[in-house]
Formats: sequence, structure tokens, C-alpha cells
Amino acid sequence: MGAYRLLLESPLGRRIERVLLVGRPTLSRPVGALLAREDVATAAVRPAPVAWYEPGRRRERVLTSWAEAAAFTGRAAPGWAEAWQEAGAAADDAVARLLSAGTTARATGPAVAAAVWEACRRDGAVLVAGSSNPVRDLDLAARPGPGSPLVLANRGLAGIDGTVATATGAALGAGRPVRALLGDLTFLHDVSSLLLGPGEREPDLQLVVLNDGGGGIFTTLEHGAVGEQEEYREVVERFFGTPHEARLDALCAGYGVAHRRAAGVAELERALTAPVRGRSVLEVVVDRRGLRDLHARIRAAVAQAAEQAAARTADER
Ligand SMILES: Cc1ncc(C[n+]2csc(CCOP(=O)(O)OP(=O)(O)O)c2C)c(N)n1
Repeated sequence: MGAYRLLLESPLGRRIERVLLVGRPTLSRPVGALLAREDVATAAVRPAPVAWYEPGRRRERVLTSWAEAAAFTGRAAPGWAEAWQEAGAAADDAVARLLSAGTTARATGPAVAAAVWEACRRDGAVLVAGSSNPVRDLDLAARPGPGSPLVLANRGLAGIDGTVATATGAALGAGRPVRALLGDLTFLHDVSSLLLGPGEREPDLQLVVLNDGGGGIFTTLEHGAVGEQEEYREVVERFFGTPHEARLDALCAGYGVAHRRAAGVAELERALTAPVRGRSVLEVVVDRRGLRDLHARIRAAVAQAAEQAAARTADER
């Protein structure tokens, strides 16, 4: 977790020579791009057979033991690990600084993710990460360390479906409070999972819904670039932004679930200090129009931090 995926695009990232793949890569495009690089030798370690592996589908050489994996990776040049760690710490700090500037004003997805992460770390709630931006925001802004929460996420076909049910099941199954971070469309898609039959046990579940009135992720992808052109703006918004004005408070009232709205990160942080008891929805209203620009600023801040860290490392030598 952290800014690693942005560092892969920095000069330091371009010095990577070998990649050992453990498990299955799904989420992040920079990781996919790294694995596809012609100048990078790749191998996948798979000591035991796994059901999802289809021979011939990936280009990495398959290694069946950790000894082979160690032989493949070899030893990095002296100072490499330190340079990477230093760049990572500098980039994480740069992201945190950028996100906390304007904390009291409008919330952003990554800032909300960081607040939700810290709340789970504090009170030990299991964290369910919704697909689309929330899981990526957590990947970027959460600071792992001692006491990091248990994180669950649905991957499958990377669908946004079933997330409320997943979080409900996790809370009932784990017997521990669960906090889920999910987008508004993800919430709306599965809102009927809020229905609780008479006599059913109520889980301790807080759904933090990042409401940007539609699908924000597409703004950050290629669709967003097309949508910046005047002639395509409306159609991209209609088909990919899929805007809506659904009232989450009214939906929650219909299902008998408590609802509260937080206007900014400071208010969200205050609301997150309350223990998770029974079911509730904490809605944070954000604006997805600035998302493309926000991610460009995050990328620029990480690139600058990586450059400065590299200069410091060079001076120390
Ligand atoms: C079942 C299903 N339908 C459609 C999609 C395509 N899809 C991916 S992300 C997304 C938008 C999700 O919007 P939201 O939950 O509000 O999160 P945001 O993008 O705003 O972070 C959609 C529709 C999907 N992944 N799964």
C-alpha cells in the first residue's frame, strides 16, 4: 500500500530489472504495465497448484519452489532497497500533505479512505473495500503498520455488485464490527441487502458511502480524457458518469437504517469516533468533477518527492 504504484512510473521504477510475481495481479494498471515491460525479466512463484491458474495465459516463467524464486531474484545492487524505501516514504508523505491541505473544505476519495483506515485501525473494525475508486483510494492513502485492520474485498469479476451483502455477511460471520467504504453506485446497486427480515440478527455494520453522484472512476480513465472534449462531454457523462440524484437518507429510512451525512473530512473524522453498533450509513458527499485533476496533482507530487529523494540518496553516497 502507499504510493508504490505511482513510483513504478518514476526513474527509480524504470531501473527495475526483475519482478517476482506472488499470487495474481488484478487491481493496478502500473503493475500490469511493469509485468509487460520488455526490459524486465519476470517469473511467477507457485509452490502449490492454484485453481485459478490457466497455463499459457501469462508470460511469466513459472517457478515451483521458493529456492528457485530466490535464485531468480538474486541480489540487488547495494543501496537499491534503501533508495526504494526512501522514495516510498517521501512519496507517501507528499500524498498525505496534499490530501490534508484543505481538510476542512471538501472531502476527496483518498482523504476519506485515509480517515476510514485510521478509524478501523483505532477501533479494530474489519474493513470491507468497495470496488472502483474506494479500493484504489485505500491502496494509495492507507498507511499500513502495527494494528492495520483486516481488509476484505470482492474481486471476482471486479464487480461492484453484492458489496452491502458481503459486508453484512462479514459482520455476522466475524462477530466483529465491520466498516465498509463504498461508492454511491455500489451502494445503490445492492441497497436491497439492507432489508432485514423479522427476527434476523442485526450486524454491527457501518457503510461509509462516498457519494459523488455517479461513477467517478471513469473520470480518471480514458473515458475522462474523451469527456474533456466539448463535443463528447454530455454523452460521456450520461453513459459513464451515469449521474443520479437518489436520496440516500430516504432509502436508509425506508430500510430502517440510521443515516448521517458528513460534510468534510473533519466532520467525517468526528463521526468515525463513534463505535460501530447496529447498522448505519455515513454519507460523505464529494465532487467527482475535480477527480482527474486531483489524480494528476497526486502523480506530480509523487514524481517530485521521488526526484528529491533520489537527489538526497545520491548526495549521501
Ligand atoms: C455489477 C457491475 N456492473 C457494472 C460495473 C462497471 N463499473 C465499474 S466501476 C463502476 C462505477 C462505480 O461507481 P461508484 O460505486 O459510485 O464508485 P466510484 O466510481 O464513484 O468510485 C461501474 C458501473 C461493475 N464493475 N460491476
